[in-house]
Amino acid sequence: MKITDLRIHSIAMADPPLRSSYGLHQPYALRNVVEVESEDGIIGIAETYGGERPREALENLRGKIVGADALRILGDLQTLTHGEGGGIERSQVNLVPGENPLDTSARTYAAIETACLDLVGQSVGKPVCDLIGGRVREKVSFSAYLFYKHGGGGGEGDDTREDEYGECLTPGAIVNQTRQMIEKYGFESIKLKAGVLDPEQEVETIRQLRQEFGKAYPLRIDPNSAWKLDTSLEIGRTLKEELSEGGYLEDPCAGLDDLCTLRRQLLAEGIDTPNASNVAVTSFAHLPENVNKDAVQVVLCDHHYWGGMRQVQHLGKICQVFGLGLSMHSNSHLGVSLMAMAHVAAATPHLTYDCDTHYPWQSGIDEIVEGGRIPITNGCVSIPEKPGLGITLDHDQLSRGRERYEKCPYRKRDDAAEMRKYVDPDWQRILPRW
Ligand code: GKR
Ligand code: MG
Repeated sequence: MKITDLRIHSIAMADPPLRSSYGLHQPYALRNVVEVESEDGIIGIAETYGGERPREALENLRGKIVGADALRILGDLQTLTHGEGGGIERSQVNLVPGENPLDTSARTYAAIETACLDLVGQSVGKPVCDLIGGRVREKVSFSAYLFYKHGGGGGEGDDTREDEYGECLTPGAIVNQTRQMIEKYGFESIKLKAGVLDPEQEVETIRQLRQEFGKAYPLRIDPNSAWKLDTSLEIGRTLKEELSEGGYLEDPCAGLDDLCTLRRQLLAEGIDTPNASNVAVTSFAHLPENVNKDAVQVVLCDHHYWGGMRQVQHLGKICQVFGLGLSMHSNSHLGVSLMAMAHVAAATPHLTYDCDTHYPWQSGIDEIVEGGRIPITNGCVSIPEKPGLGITLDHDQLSRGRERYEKCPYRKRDDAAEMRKYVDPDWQRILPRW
């Protein structure tokens, strides 16, 4: 399983104008796709953060990867999983996910690990989830991930995508978006990306969702730290019923201290809605303080920046020991990432919530997996009985993605710039805003 070649493909895919407290999604999202080829011609693949910096970080390891054994290299590069250090100050509150310089090596390792595990899985004829310890579930469940959005389906000029959901900037429009998404994919839980409209409107959106879909659909709300502690408290009280039974408050306010105060105060009032986070707890270094403070009760894992699949499994075990829940974070991605997410989720016993995925927001026109879009049925992705990740790259589609990338005028995600361009020329990301 000697690696003889490493190929990195920088691609762009259409992305609709989705809103969050980071700003507005640009018409194209960027990804890097990694291929590692072995001396016997087997190719392992991975998908990771896009643009130049992630590509450079991968390029910098070329000398170590090419010529190495696909399994031994994962041990040799192990220290990368720690990231660049930085301990507790590694919070991602002020950074677009995937851009914290202190996580560069953990993110780079994750991409190499996924590609190598895919290669090894194919070499021994076993699916990745079985290779990393064995699946505990055959299907991985995901939640409907709702966004306030402007009109448009992503892409530009004669490369625009169909706008399946239309403009969604009111509670009623989000209810319609949810209905469409549930009809199409069968999701059984719902996450609202908030931090966009006034909190009263976002509260009203959650209320209407509960009214429409009932208790059977657990609800989560994620304003990406846009609320003050007092606002978070108020919303925790107001949405006591709606966020109960399988729901959570995801990053309502920033930082372990405020999340800890929020939790204590809500508990004192008899409200047991957990705090979840993908920005206050983003590395193992955050866990001791988090456990001491009981600030975040549900950690959102993501193999792309937690240092890979096996680190996510370790995280799962730690969460189990300390009584924390585990959910999964997502960023805009294609089918290679979706399958990697599904494999790690299948082999992580203590995964206690449906995972997030942006996948419904991407179009088949941009998919780089042979055979097109990965099916999500009854809210679940099934693990295929195929070796490795169970997918291969469609090289024509990959070339189209590369062409789109070449035409794309930017090389990193900048939701704030997009917001200034199309919505408000003076827009700044203010945290907390409300
Ligand atoms: O796609 O705008 C977005 C999301 O806000 C994303 O960037 C976040 O990383 O999905 C993420 C989250 O749960 O915070
Ligand atoms: Mg989040």
